[in-house]
Amino acid sequence: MPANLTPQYFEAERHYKSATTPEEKIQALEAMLALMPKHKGTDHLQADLRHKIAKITEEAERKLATSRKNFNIHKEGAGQVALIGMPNTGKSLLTASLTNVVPEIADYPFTTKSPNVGMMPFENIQIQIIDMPAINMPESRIWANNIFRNADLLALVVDLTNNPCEQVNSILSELEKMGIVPALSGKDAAASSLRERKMLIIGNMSDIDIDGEGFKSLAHEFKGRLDSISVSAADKLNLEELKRQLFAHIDIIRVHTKSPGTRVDLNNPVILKKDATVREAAAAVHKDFASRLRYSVVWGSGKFEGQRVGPEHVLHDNDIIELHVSG
Ligand SMILES: Nc1nc2c(ncn2[C@@H]2O[C@H](COP(=O)(O)OP(=O)(O)O)[C@@H](O)[C@H]2O)c(=O)[nH]1
Ligand SMILES: [Mg+2]
Repeated sequence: MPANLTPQYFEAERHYKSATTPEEKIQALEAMLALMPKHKGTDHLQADLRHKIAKITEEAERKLATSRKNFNIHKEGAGQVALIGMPNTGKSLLTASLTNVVPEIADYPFTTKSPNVGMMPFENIQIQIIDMPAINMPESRIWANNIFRNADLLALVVDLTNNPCEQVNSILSELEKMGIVPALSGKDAAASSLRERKMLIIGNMSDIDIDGEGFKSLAHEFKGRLDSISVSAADKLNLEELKRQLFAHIDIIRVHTKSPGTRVDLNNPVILKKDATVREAAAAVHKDFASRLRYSVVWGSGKFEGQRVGPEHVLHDNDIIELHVSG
């Protein structure tokens, strides 16, 4: 049987031949694979392309392991959220809707080859969003190990109209292969090499989730294990609530510090981990402050406003503290 390859296929093949980086080569090979008619006559060719992709990926990973190249994304803002999922679940459109970046969005799979990074404004802070390549593609592995282990939150983005529970389970099993399990999964991470990460399920495409059936099944299936939220990146539905949820799941608090006799600047909070104390807030302002701290006055989490508190006082989100330090 003739292969009946299209002009688009040969165009992709030209790209492959002129490609210089492993990423470009893989991208071109994947395009060839996608553009190839799928029938008996092309079985051989398909297998050949898959083999090439696997080989280039392996080589790239080996090189990477011995190179100094850093596949982390430098953290900026108050926290880092990685969007993870199968192809075409709307990760890139969601990133565009939440942040200032304009990632490539398309209705064919694997458009995102390397992470896109954007900053999401939330009230008086910014949260960094990383739009990851689809988790089931080879390039993803190059980035995944570093980013998934370092991000403050992994957001599992699924298409509510396409077996969302199965998608979540596939993502979880890919993550577990990388040694990452949800915090509170019940798996004993301390006793193994597994790393626990906070996770949140984002059910996207609520605009076409008829009667909310997809979301109902998702919320029911993962109740008590993982929180889920239903949104539409396309119609911008529930995105403000999503921002609040992302913030809440990062486990940070914003604390406004001031020195005596000055006005507080509410636009420039210190970011601390949840349950941080006054001492930690003082240390975050200046490295000497924790030891020089005499007492503090707190508005927000005190028994009354303007209460004097000691260094072990536990702070809450949006507290204001006045630090009295010795000269
Ligand atoms: N109806 C609908 N389509 C969406 C939504 N989000 C994304 N899409 C479409 O789904 C396709 C894949 O989106 P993309 O963001 O590239 O997915 P990614 O592969 O996960 O990054 C595009 O055609 C989008 O326009 C949504 O909330 N509703
Ligand atoms: Mg994408």
